[in-house]
Amino acid sequence: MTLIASDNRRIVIGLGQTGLSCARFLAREGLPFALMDTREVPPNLAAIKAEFPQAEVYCGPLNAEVLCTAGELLLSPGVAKDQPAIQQAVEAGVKLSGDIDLFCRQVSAPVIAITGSNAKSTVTSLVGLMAQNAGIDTGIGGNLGTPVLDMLASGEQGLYVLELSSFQLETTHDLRPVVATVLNISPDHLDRYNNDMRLYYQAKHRIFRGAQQVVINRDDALTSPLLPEQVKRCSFGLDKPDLKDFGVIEQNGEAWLAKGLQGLMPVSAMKLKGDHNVANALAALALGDAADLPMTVMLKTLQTFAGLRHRCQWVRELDGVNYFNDSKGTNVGATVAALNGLGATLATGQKIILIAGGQGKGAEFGALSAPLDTYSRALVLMGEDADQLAAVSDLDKYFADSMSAAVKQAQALAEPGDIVLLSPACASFDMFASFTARGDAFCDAVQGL
Ligand code: UMA
Ligand code: ADP
Repeated sequence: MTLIASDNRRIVIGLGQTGLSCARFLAREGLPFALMDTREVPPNLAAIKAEFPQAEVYCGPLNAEVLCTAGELLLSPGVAKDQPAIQQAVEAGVKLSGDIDLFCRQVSAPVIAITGSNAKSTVTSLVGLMAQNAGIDTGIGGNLGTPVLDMLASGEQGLYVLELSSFQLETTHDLRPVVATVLNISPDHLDRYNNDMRLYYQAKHRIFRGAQQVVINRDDALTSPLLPEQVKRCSFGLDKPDLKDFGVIEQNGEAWLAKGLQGLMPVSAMKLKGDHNVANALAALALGDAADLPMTVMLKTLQTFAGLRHRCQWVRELDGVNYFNDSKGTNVGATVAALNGLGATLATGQKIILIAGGQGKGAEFGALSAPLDTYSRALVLMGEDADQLAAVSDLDKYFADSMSAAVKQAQALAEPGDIVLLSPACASFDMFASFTARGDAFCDAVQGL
């Protein structure tokens, strides 16, 4: 085979949701491209070949010689960019981008860009809903689920609210958002970052490149960017805010969400519960305010937004025990927040039975031991890294080889007033197709008790 290098040729790497959205976009634009996937037989291969008959398709280990024939590689987030074949192409002058760059080159509407280790989906959905409730034609997508380029299939909208993962940010150069935030930083995905938190942090902070305004979490110094003074900043945090920042003040003996000295709404009027969600609401208000969304509409949205499925979602009460599905708790920080948030609602003597485990992604689980000691009665563990989790706590531990066995075990351990919480602190892929499949399995098992 003779391979001819061309600046016009793009190679889409990865045939998952992102790769397909790139291919569909390039096909719509009439631009030439080839497709590649590191798996010998990626899912839906036959259907993909049928949809893009004009594209060459390469499967199996990445081939540097083929990659070097392209002007630009469009890399999917699930494929690590430090693979030798990709690095060889980059060194040969091939541009490395992703779907977010393609999207940004195409749209002129403002983009609100949101990343963080946790709370991305909640805050992205909240800000998106605030904008829609304000009557703005708003696209909400990214890591949340709808690939950004799919949002362009029916024309450009008035505003985009994007959830961006560190993997997506690694290949993003041209974002230039109207406002950007890193909501919080705690260890996650360290298996992809050579166990080096600095690399993970650097990937997250790429979100600030070219941002007109930034929103910072006062309670997490790692969220503050190194940017020139003239870039407009606003912060959120659970303490009393400075003028123009967002925080919590006491008014008539009650906690209120506030902007500077001005009380906006009592915390108790929010539908979302728990301190971590107060922080999320303040972040959403700060982002929306920076994008000129009307305050009254934003506050009304906070009074009705009940949260997303699989995030500390109440499932059922049975025999005085409440069951919560926090399957999206895929890292230690999220599970700590769930234990502290739900633990604070318990009366003396009531406890949490935690169901956890899965793929730990190279994480240290030590930060779980304090909230477990305070709030938990026992641990039910499952999945690849169950033994590592078991080592962090002196509580009674039980091992389960399926979700239904785990739920039955937790039911047997729970006393009236207790909470059974699925918050795995791990990815799901060793036992389930996704965190949603894991959460659904939990809900089904709970409903079946
Ligand atoms: N894969 C290969 N070889 C390939 C391509 C993919 O082995 O050549 C594997 C990956 O290792 C991964 C899976 O296939 O296990 C999917 O990878 P992908 O890059 O094709 O993923 P997409 O289907 O495009 O979905 C991605 C995001 N997935 C990842 O980043 C792994 C989705 O976020 C996102 O919703 C979607 O794009 C649309 O933007 C999911 C996720 O788990 C929810 N994100 C991580 C997280 O939130 O923690 C970052
Ligand atoms: P992400 O998209 O970043 O994964 P989600 O909104 O889906 O964020 O929430 C993921 C997990 O993080 C859930 O388990 C949720 O309970 C927890 N969580 C939500 N907000 C926070 C926060 N501010 N700090 C820590 N954990 C949080």
